[in-house]
Amino acid sequence: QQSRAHSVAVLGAPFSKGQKKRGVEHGPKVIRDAGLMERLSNFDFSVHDFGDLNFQHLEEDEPYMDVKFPRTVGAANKKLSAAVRNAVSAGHTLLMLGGDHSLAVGSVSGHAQHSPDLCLIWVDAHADINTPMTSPSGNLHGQPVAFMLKELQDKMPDIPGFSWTKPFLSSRDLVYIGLRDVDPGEYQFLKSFGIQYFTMRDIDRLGIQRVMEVTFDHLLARKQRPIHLSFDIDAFDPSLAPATGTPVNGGLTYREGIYIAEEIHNTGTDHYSYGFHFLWSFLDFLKVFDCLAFESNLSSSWCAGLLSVMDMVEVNPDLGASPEAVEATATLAVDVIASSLGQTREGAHTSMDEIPPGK
Ligand code: B3U
Ligand code: MN
Ligand code: MN
Repeated sequence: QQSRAHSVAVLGAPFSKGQKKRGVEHGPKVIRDAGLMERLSNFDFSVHDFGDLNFQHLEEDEPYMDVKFPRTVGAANKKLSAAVRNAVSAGHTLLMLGGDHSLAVGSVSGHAQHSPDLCLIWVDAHADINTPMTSPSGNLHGQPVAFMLKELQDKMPDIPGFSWTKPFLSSRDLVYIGLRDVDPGEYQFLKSFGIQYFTMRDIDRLGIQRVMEVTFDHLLARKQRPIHLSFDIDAFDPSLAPATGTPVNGGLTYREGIYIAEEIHNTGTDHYSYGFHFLWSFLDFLKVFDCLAFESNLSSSWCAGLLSVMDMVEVNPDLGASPEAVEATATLAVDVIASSLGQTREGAHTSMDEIPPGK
């Protein structure tokens, strides 16, 4: 066995108080049951299962304005944030299994504490950028991005449970893919901050290949930087991912979702030239060179790329119409994870020194 140059850590976050439907706290279990660890063991990196976090349910947690369970959600995210920061600081690429999407507050903020220059790719039917004032539901899983953006600082009230976090992300460091259910307040924010986003209509018009090209031009052309991928399974069409809390018709096809994941894995190698009109900084160039040298010297096709943390959220086994529907949704999540970490459709993602002889 050759030395493993990189490691992926898996962390479960069984949490559901960012919305009102029960079951999404079992997301980590069904994703694991769909064969996650076995799939990851096929790669040339080491895998560490950090298990599941333990979240407290607070008894006294009155709504703040319309916001449900603010202290419970705040405390869970504070805990997750520290765990993500530690894992990334220890050199792991982290896979966070949700749980509902309110967990992105902790996941992205913890990542940003170690990597302040990260960029965020948000794959979702929803923009999740409501503030307590614009939220139609009061559900915090529709609001995580609002906690992150510096531009929204003066639009966010002091929500109990969240005093530990401060906005850390600029709206230019965020790209949305897959949107098709955006609330009026959210649309205002997307437009007034000039956020780069691709709705399903944009994917229809441009094709997913062009969408990913523009995404990376926008985020990476000036500078190679760590990517945080926050993947809400409801980005997929409900025919593919039925077991989720707020399905919206007209979502990503299987191939579009896998292509997004593959392209994110391919970042940081010369498979991609992000707007080559930009001169890369010398350091960034060295980083990429390092990566290519690693590929050829170790005869391994695996390269870390720029993906640093990935969230896979909103898989809810209680909402599938049948066991088959739940399993299909969870298997889809595993497929996206595997592709984000280097599984390719052309095969050869593990090294083989020699072709086995015929006789
Ligand atoms: N935008 C709506 C609905 C929603 C957001 N995220 C999900 N659903 N999964 C809201 O409640 O903020
Ligand atoms: Mn979401
Ligand atoms: Mn969603």
